[in-house]
Amino acid sequence: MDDTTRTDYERLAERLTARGADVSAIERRLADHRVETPSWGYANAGTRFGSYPPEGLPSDPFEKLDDAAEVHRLTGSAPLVAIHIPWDQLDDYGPLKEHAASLGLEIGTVNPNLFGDRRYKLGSLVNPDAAVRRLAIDHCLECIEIAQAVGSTGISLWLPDGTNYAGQDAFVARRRRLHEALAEVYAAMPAGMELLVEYKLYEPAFYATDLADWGSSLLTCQKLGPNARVLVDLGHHAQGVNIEQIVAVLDDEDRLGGFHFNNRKYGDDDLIVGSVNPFELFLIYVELAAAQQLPRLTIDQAHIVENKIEGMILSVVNLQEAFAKALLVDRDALAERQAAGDVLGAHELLLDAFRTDVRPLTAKVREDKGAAADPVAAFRDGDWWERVGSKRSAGAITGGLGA
Ligand code: PSV
Ligand code: MN
Ligand code: MN
Repeated sequence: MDDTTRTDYERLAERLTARGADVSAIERRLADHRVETPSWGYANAGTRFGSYPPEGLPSDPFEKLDDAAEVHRLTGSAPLVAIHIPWDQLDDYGPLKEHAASLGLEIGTVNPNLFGDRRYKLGSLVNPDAAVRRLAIDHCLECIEIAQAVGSTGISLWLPDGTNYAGQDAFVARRRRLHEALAEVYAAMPAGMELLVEYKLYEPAFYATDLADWGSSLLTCQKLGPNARVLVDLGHHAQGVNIEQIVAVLDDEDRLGGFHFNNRKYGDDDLIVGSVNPFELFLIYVELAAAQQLPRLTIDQAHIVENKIEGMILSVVNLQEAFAKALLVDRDALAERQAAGDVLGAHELLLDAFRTDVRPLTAKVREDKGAAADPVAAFRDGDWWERVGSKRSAGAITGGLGA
């Protein structure tokens, strides 16, 4: 940390202490913040308009972990990596688990892929054809086995099923097929494993999506059992939806499984989290910070033009800062103002935390963990390209949305 940052840190710590905040407790909570980065975020990704693969991309799941390790080394806060099957398919997962451990990483969630196979044209777990449903169920069962092999305790399921035209299929029949299929998947999970159920308003289908919103996912989870929880992807809502309220309600029901963090301006844009709407991200963390335990915090982004490792580092830094700001909220004062009906006073307390420059605080916490005070700058000044990137075969690409 340079001298200016150190002085800024001391001033901030002094101000917070004078206000009655426990700065060491805040730092401890920040130090415990663990983010999961996506293996697919390191590989080639594109839009339907094309992809622009840079040199030095990873060409297999082991190399994707190497990149994730660089993000963790510099941020000190990204020890988990989500994998996507079959993009990260292997014959034997033992070596992947060992490779992760050798890098100080763990495999986070295992994500089945129910959208890559041509046979899923009319859906996967909800397909009218029982043989296709079987295929999709078997893929999820295979992912449970993979999760056990890599030491993962979470299956993260996004259901891409839906219809494009009114009359194409019957809503209730589809719902029953879904519950029947997921009941089999849920029953196959060993104790201690969790099923995360993601929802998405639209896409790839445009008339009706089978799990379109948090309510549909919650009802599904309630039918399945206590180890099924909802996963909130920030890009999967209509414009203007109050996501922090969804977070609060799901947490109150003990059904908040986790996040797919990204940012959106229009649709499922998958941009760097905190880049478009940092106030929304802060408000989400205000709810999370009040919860007993943080859920799984996974990034789900596709960096198309920016350097993928830098994009991931900045995303983790943005999450750390949002959490730090949320931890600064004076909860007692907030409750008092809320009870007194002081609408603007309560709002101002949130604004005060949001407007605080917490960068010296997060830099200090990172440095205490042996990570970088300024992780993006450290990556740029570092030797990753010489050590890793330049040794990879140019343009070698597997996995990712554009593959
Ligand atoms: C779908 O838009 C999604 O958000 C799901 O989580 C997928 O698994 C992920 O993107 C990667 O395609
Ligand atoms: Mn997602
Ligand atoms: Mn998405």
